[in-house]
Amino acid sequence: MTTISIEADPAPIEIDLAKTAFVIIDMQRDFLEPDGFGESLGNDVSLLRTAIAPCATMLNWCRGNNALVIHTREGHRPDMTDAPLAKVQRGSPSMRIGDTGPMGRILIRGEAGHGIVDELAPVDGEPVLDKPGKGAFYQTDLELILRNRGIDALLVAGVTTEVCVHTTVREANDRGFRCIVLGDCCGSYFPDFHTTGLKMIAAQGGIFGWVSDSTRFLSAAAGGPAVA
Ligand code: TIU
Repeated sequence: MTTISIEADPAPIEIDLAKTAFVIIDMQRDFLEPDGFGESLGNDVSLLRTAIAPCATMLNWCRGNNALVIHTREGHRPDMTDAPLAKVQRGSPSMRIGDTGPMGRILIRGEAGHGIVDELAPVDGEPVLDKPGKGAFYQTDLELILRNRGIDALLVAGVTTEVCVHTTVREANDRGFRCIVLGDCCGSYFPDFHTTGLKMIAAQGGIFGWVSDSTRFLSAAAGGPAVA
């Protein structure tokens, strides 16, 4: 057991590294690169790219320290039988889910746009979960994987802060997992939503989690056990 204490808001949190997973939410081309789902919704996708380097640093640490890494991807079956009409028809995007764009069909599994950005590409042994919704627990086996590994704390990263990261953290919190959201490893098309989204998690005594960042995590991990 290696228990470390991470500086976080609203208070430091102790985690056992053997019972902690790094969960990276939806770092897909469709959200982070031009011509994908994010841009079709009218967003400036460059705003999300600041999360890539800190996520890569965290990935390196996890791979070097045998920490469980889980990647998620939002998207749908090619026949779109798992895509609710209410989601497909939402808003007035320039391209809808399933339409063909320069990176293939928007938010469809197997297409280039659905893939994780090269900088954070999964390696063998890292589960990749395909999720049809915003939350990573909805209609996936994420909870089973975490319980089988005895995980009780999640380091959470990815995009977007106020949509899929928030939904996943709320789902995890309700299932009894302690979530530490690494703010610099997350991103939003709306900088104020990112800031406020992080504040919402840590408010009220950490109503559904803790907020920290990769620097504070790595310095805690480098400092060795907080509890012998
Ligand atoms: N649009 C937006 O902010 N997010 C999503 O649609 N999905 C995720 O956050 N992954």
